[in-house]
Amino acid sequence: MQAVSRRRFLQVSAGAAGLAVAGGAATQAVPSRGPGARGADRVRKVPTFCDICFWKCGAIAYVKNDRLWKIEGNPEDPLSRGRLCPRGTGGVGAHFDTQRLTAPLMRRQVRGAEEWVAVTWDEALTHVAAKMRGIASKYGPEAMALFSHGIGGNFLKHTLKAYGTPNLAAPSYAQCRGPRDVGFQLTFGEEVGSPERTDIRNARCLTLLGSHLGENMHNTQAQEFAEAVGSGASIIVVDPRLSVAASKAKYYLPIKPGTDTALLLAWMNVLLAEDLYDREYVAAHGFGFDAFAAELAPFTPEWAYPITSIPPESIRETAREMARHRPASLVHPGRHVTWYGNDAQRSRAVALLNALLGTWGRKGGFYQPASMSVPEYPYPPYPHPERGRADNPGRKYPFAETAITTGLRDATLTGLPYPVKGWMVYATNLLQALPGEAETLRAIQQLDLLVVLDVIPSEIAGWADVVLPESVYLERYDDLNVELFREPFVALRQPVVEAPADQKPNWWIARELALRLGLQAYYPWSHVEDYLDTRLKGAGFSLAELKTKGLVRGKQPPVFYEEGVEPVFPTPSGKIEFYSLQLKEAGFDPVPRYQPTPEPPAGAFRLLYGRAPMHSFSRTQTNPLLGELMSENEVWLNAAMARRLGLERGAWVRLRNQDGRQSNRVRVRPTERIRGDCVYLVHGFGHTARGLHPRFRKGASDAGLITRYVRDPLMGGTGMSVNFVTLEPEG
Ligand SMILES: Nc1nc2c(c(=O)[nH]1)N[C@H]1C(S)=C(S)[C@@H](COP(=O)(O)OP(=O)(O)OC[C@H]3O[C@@H](n4cnc5c(=O)[nH]c(N)nc54)[C@H](O)[C@@H]3O)O[C@H]1N2
Ligand SMILES: Nc1nc2c(c(=O)[nH]1)N[C@H]1C(S)=C(S)[C@@H](COP(=O)(O)OP(=O)(O)OC[C@H]3O[C@@H](n4cnc5c(=O)[nH]c(N)nc54)[C@H](O)[C@@H]3O)O[C@H]1N2
Ligand code: SF4
Ligand SMILES: [Mo]
Repeated sequence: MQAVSRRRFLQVSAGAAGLAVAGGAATQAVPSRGPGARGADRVRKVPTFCDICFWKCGAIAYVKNDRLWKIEGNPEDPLSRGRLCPRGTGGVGAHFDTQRLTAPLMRRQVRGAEEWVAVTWDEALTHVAAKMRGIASKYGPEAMALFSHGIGGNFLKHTLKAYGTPNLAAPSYAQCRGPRDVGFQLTFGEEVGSPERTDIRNARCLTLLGSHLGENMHNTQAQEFAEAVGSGASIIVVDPRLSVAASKAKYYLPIKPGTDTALLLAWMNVLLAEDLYDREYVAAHGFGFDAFAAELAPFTPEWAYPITSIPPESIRETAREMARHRPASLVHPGRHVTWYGNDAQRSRAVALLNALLGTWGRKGGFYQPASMSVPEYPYPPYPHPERGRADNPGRKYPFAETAITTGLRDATLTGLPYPVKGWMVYATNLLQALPGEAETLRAIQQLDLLVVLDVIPSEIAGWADVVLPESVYLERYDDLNVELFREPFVALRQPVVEAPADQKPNWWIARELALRLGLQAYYPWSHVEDYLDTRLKGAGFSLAELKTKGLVRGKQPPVFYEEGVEPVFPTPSGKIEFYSLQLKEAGFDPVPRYQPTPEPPAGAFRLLYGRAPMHSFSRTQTNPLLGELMSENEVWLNAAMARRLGLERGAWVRLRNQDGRQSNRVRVRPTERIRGDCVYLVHGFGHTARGLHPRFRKGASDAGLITRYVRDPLMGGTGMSVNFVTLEPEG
């Protein structure tokens, strides 16, 4: 942690004024059935959509005798198909979480110590608005940045665009799926999107690189994966760790971490050498195929073997298996792909392998998604910022079309290309989500204003000047879900129960802030219900209808070429770009090449990380239901290595990384299910925010150990699997 700091963590013990825990309030506002209650239970069903992660599954919440009871999937919803994942089911815990923030907090100097004081919403928002006006007049409105994650950020984005800043970023780009979307965009002219346009349920062969479906619980995908397995599809899993998905696989390839591009090139080499690719599809839609094929000639399975540790015969056999089932042979594009820094090119190799198999636009491959046409609210045009975004000066990362979180952090640190002096942070725990925690903390020291909107006292909230407590998703409206999917739909999130204390929804906060900034013109509506009804009426529906049904589905359009979808590739050539002139002109490899990543020194392990089915990132550990299911993480260590180190199951260790950074203590899980050159942690544990006392320091934080990262030269994503750790026995 930073030695000198003007922003220390939430001091819960000192001046407890600001941190009255919500438990008591919760019982008042949401009374349980009193001892005197008689007669039949009163049960109310409210359709809404989930927010424990960003998949937005349609759900039905049940309220029994005015108390939130349970949540189930909405059978009408195409995403959940009536079933939620374990996290979604545990979502009721978000409402009952005893560690919730209950009132706006402001940092005050009291006798030299820094303390939090609970204030009214009016005080908090008036203060934020005054600070924002100050920043705008001194540095220009571009000096405010918004970091947000999820649909709840929409109204704040609106307010900040109206205020005049272009600097709006989310970790779901440069720390998650950005490289994939750039790799696919460069190849097919379109992104994979979220929800991914993968037709997993119809795949006859499914290849997963990482993509640990079953631990990664994105509901639709996990369900379709189970269906594909159930119907006998061939599953090929490439992972240094025998994941849950790998345990269902016909072929499991325990690859050396960081070498997937070599495997992808070798697979493509086999498809070309053995003439197994989809010639017709390539001839009809491909651009630059001959140059591409020539580039691939040297990359034989024998070439890839010493790099990947996958024997040539396994590479050939799996390539043939993929080809046998094409075009219903999906090579999953992945989602969290910010691994080694050359990730957009690896994702492009995934895209090209799919192109050879003819899966784009085909059943069992990638469908062409659709969405309901719901007009935006007719707002006045936003002011045009004088300066462009600060995150990517000189377009150093030429293919980044979306703002780079870590680029905004750089601008804050350096004042270049211009100073960034205010951060508004909505539903993203930047200290767990961005690599290089020390850089984030240093950047925070440069700020005139840090406002955090959260539901619990998260790590990032601990550094804020103003903390604004939001109501949880079960207590509020949000914007409409009109995401692109296999079939079009529009879904509503609506309040199921009241917030237990003085928490407010994001739309209210965004609007009240705008009013205090003199931006009334951008809020012609006074309640979000007016906003929602206006948008829905524009599409021929109404809020009343959505409140009852939760969602409306549109007619199923054709989604595959074989159903009549016109193949369109919005690339410069109008075709699938096997050879990319765009990349060549920008000085990059027009056909992906393998670039080695440094290996762990002797005695050290590469730190890998991923998901557990019952947790979302660092956001569910205080949820009483989900926290019970898994209260801390373990470090996965190869069993032979554990023996060598004399570590038994359950032994406590601390991980120390190459820069001397040490983790909290964490238990060892010796297992045959991981290679000897890496260890594995579930992300999201090892909280250091004192406000989260029962979860404080439980387990180890992968984020804390990610002090090193490699930027993707195409788009600025941060490859984070480049840290090495040693294990130090504790006690
Ligand atoms: N339960 C749950 N589900 C979630 C989330 C959650 O928080 N909780 N978050 C959602 C989000 S936003 C995302 S982005 C996704 C993330 O989930 P994925 O996109 O599936 O993430 P990955 O990083 O691909 O998956 C981690 C796996 O990759 C393996 N791996 C590590 N390094 C390598 C390598 O070099 N090569 C190969 N082939 N494999 C490697 C690890 O061993 C691990 O099994 O999950 C989503 N689903
Ligand atoms: N080390 C490491 N870094 C990672 C990853 C990793 O696995 N390891 N994963 C990467 C990926 S794939 C992604 S997508 C990002 C995700 O990164 P984030 O989106 O930042 O995810 P969390 O860290 O869970 O932060 C969510 C924050 O939102 C708060 N929150 C929850 N519900 C609400 C709400 O209703 N309203 C408000 N206002 N706040 C709420 C939570 O309390 C928490 O503080 O992280 C990336 N960074
Ligand atoms: S995948 Fe699970 S947590 Fe995410 S929205 Fe769906 S039910 Fe909720
Ligand atoms: Mo993600």
